[in-house]
Amino acid sequence: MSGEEVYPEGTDELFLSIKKAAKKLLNMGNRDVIFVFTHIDADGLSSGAILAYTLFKLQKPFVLVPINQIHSKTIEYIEKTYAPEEAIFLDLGSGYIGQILDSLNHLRELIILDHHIPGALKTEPSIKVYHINPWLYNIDGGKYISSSGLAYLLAISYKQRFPEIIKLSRLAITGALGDSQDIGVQRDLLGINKLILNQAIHDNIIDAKIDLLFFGKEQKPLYRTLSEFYTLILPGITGSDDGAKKFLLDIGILDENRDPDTFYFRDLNSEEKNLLVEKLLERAIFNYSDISNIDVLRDSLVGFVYYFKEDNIKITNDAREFATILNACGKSGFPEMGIRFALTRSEELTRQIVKIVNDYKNEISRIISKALKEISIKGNLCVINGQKFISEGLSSTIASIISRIIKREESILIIISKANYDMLKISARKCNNSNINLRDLLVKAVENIQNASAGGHINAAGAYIPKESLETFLENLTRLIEH
Ligand SMILES: [Mn+2]
Repeated sequence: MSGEEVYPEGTDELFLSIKKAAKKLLNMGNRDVIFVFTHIDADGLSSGAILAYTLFKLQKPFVLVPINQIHSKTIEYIEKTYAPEEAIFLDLGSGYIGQILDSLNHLRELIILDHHIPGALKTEPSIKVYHINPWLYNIDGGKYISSSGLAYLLAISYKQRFPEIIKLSRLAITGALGDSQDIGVQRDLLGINKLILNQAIHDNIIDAKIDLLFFGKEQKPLYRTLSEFYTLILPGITGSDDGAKKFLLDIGILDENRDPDTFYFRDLNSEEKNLLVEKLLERAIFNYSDISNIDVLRDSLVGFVYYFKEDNIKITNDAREFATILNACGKSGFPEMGIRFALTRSEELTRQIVKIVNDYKNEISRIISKALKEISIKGNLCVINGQKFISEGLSSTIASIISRIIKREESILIIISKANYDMLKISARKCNNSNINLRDLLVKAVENIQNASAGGHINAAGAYIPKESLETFLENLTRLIEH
């Protein structure tokens, strides 16, 4: 399957499985409340918001439970705490379907909407499972569709009854961007994501255009957009308002007589935008000359930007930035606020969200600077041992950001952080487009380690291992990569 086209092979079958689940959902929630378990990253919270909206419209009783990370302990906790009879899993569950069926003894109805690589079922399930996952139809769930996309496709099954439900497409796009599925030329979306995007553009809900990828550029003066841009560390600019002002003066974009606080990105003409990009690249390459190249760096500055077209948006109408807001809420321990923010607007909520996001961004940029100094390179393995300074909840975000700025052929980035139960969390990312399957790699690397588990996507995967097995794990990885 090529999948780069808008309608990959297998799409019809996937859509049919969604239709069946949509029909099932109409019969759920009559005897008991529906428990919706969702992941706390941007894709998970967008999926949760889409389902919450849909269930509310269908007048179904439901409880939404954000889940930090799924493994056998979490599933036991779910049974002990909720003993759900009717459950929907969003953005998690496919890899643990066997354990879910084994441990949730009260379950009568189960829908899983997930795009992680499914685990194998050892025995025939005793109930009918509505398992919606692109991989079941040979569609690459890491690239072409997110869980939010699946949730959106489920939701629009009811668009005849609720025409305004199509507006949820903005959350489908948010989820795909949150999961870094903007991997086409100039950060385009691909496959079914592109299908949803085209529909959203047609419905006048989203606008896509090539632009600078700065966050907050509509809301903040240009110098602050630069000083607070943490995707690339720009010497003399990142973290320094004065440095950013001086830079803009030096390259002749900012006039001495102009008040920097009234000078915004939108005040630049296209020539000035180009000049700004080239000068920023000159700055950035200092920091990244041995781990990156200019084209990779340029791709982190320029590409498709996706804008929500609603006019009452608070904070931002940039979908990629909206994803980082949801992610910040989830990873800072406020997933419910993220879901509320995805669906509603209020002055008070907006004020709280702005604070969460600012704290989160400061924390991330502090950790990134530290992590970049701690990279140890052994062959094709780039390892950052962050046990002392990266928390479990942030490790995948940090791994994604750093993998985008490291450019080493064939290399794999491994981030180690401390988790509960004396475990370590491992986040793995590719630093290039090699064919290696990271999920399979990690599954193999934990095979001979007791109480370890691994899962995820081809390009982004994770594992939990006991603390004392780190050395074995790294040896296994090295062996698997070199052969
Ligand atoms: Mn996801």
